[in-house]
Amino acid sequence: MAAGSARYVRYILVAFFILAVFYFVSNSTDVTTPLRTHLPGVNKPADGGGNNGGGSSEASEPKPPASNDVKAKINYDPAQFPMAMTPNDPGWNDLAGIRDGPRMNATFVTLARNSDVWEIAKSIRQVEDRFNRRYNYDWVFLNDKPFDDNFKRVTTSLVSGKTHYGLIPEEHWSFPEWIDQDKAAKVRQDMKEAKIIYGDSISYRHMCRFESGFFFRQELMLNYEYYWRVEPSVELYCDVHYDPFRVMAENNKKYSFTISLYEYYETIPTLWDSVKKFMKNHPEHIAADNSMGFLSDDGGETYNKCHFWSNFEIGNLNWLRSKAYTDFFNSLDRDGGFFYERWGDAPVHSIAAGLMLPKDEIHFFNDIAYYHVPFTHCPTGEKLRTELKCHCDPGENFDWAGYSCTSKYFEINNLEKPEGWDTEGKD
Ligand SMILES: Nc1nc2c(ncn2[C@@H]2O[C@H](COP(=O)(O)OP(=O)(O)OP(=O)(O)O)[C@@H](O)[C@H]2O)c(=O)[nH]1
Ligand SMILES: *[C@@H]1O[C@H](CO)[C@@H](O)[C@H](O)[C@H]1NC(C)=O
Ligand SMILES: [Mg+2]
Repeated sequence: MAAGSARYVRYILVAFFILAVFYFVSNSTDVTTPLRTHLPGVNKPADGGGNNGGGSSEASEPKPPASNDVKAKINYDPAQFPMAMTPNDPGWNDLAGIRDGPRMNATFVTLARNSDVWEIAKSIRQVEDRFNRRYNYDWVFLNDKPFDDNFKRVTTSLVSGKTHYGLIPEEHWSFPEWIDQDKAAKVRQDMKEAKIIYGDSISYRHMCRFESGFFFRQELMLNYEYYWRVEPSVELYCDVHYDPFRVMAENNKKYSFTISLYEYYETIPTLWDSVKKFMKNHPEHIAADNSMGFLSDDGGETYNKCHFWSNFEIGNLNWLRSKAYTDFFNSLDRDGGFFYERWGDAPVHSIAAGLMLPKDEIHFFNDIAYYHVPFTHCPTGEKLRTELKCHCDPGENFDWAGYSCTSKYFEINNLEKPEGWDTEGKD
């Protein structure tokens, strides 16, 4: 009995201590950074020019354009075209007909095979129903083989904007000459035996390398500044009331995500070594206020494997076409890990964004509910889900689960987790 009550006293003391620490930590972040549950500055007129791209106050030595020099061009006054961001804003429920107001220089983009036609048809239908029927953005389809008439007919019938079909040039979908074919073949055999998913696939590697370094340089993509990547068999579970491309442009966002998680280590054992080499050779490309804390738990010594899941992305193509990103991709490509390992485009894009963009140029689209097998992003908060007419099961939400990195993203950005994060969703 006495031992029992001593234990209770100890529990109470420990609990008090934890609460005190928590109070201290949450208060100190409150003071330094205003917590934001929604987009900062959406209603304030965006800077129309490209004048303050650099942002930081470094010495004015001429140097290659840094990633953040690529500033979105906005040639309208956002205040003239108010965009409802929350249910309290006028026009929120205006989901009928074609939206008036500006359109961004943007397109959807899909890499697919002819055999993916019915799976991409499903994805397109949801994107159109939930968003694009009111905006009519274009859609670019890319393939390493020519698209057949059936693929073109079905997809064109479903997309409300213009459709374009591109054939990927051979040099963007093949082994670079510096790759040792025997070494690459041996790796595929080993990975097959180790039962690593897609471990023995050549086409999967071409796909990952293409998405890492070439999709944004395809001739058709040069016509646009923003892209939204859509894969076959994905789902959009909630209405998208506002134009995410406008959110990107007006807030100078370069990269965005809905789901983040830890990468499968066997596919990227030397990726971080390659990244460190790049950082050493190109310190000029590393952003001062970067997201290293999202990628590494020891200040950059090792990679914690966190990445944004790139099968959903809304991003700025000019950033991917910048010298910073190109230098990054070329450096990694030379090291050969797309073939000697099985580097995915998700960690490649994520590490690039995390190191070369200022933190506040990466955006989490909580409002865009998304599924790609096997993970779901279903927005936290019942009120929000009702307002967005979501059809996802909140119990499936992956955001706050142990294998998600989204908590880490919230922490390094001093964001407050939405109410319900600890009661809804997956553990
Ligand atoms: N044209 C073409 N597209 C491909 C090829 N392999 C994959 N893709 C596309 O590249 C994207 C990613 O491929 P997925 O097979 O979905 O890879 P994943 O998302 O890692 O794995 P899943 O769980 O199978 O979806 C999808 O849009 C595919 O349609 C290919 O050999 N040729
Ligand atoms: C759209 O962006 C591309 C790439 O930056 C540019 O070349 C093109 O002129 C832009 N189009 C319009 C209509 O602004
Ligand atoms: Mg996929």
